[in-house]
Amino acid sequence: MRPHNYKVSHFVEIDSTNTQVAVAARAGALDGTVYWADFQRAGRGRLDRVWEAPPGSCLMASVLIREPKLALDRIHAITAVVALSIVEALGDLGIAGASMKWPNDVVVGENKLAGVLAELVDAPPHAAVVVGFGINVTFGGPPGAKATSLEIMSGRSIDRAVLLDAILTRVATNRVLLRDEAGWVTLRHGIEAVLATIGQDVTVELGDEQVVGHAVGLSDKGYLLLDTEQGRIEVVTGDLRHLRSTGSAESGH
Ligand code: BT5
Repeated sequence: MRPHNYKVSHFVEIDSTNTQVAVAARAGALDGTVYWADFQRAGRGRLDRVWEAPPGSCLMASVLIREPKLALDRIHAITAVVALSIVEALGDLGIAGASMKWPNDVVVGENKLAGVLAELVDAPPHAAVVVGFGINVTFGGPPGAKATSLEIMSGRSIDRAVLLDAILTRVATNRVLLRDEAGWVTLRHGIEAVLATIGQDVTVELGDEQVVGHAVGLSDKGYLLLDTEQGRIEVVTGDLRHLRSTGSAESGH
């Protein structure tokens, strides 16, 4: 059962659930406001990329998170909280095999099942985070993308509303872990346990720069630790590709 403090609205069509929850946040919407849509005219990924899916084929939702007391250097982890919650919710529904790809994907093997987009919004009285996710239910992804769907991976047809409830339930529990040190340690270990990136050779695009390294885990702050030729570094953000041991690229973003 979904925790009661969510206020969920469904749209047949919208420009972007992230955009509209941000508008609502600026107008004073409460923590736990959730919009989900059958179709987005202007679905967004990170860095001005597009998130696309035909009507009804993908669970596309955004949640407003108001955590005014959260340390600034922990806000970034809301992305991972939601990605972890998606993996766990799928497990709750009996769907195994999904894992996380740092920083914001849920994958099956090397194929993208879901993406998460968290955005900081100036939403008085405090800053708030709008965190959106798209999970392919029957859509196998746009042409050229290395992607998959729940139908392809599990052979099952999943009800999007049931999946949304399962994710919101997990988010409600996991976000609380961000608030204190003991919870944060538990959360980091939970993320590491489903993070397929760990143990892989990867390249990370940091603006114009490309860093190659071996992913060994998460830092105290929840950033990715890479062993590189220059030593161990902490990667705060960037596009990441998993590499085969042969060195050929296995997946894009
Ligand atoms: C993401 O960005 O993966 C974040 C996606 C967040 C989408 C949700 S839907 C609800 C909410 N409202 C929004 O407007 N957005 C959020 P990024 O890591 O930048 O990946 C984007 C890339 O994923 C694109 O450039 C495509 O290559 C690929 N892509 C687009 N649609 C896809 C799909 N349905 N399945 C798999 N890959 C897709």
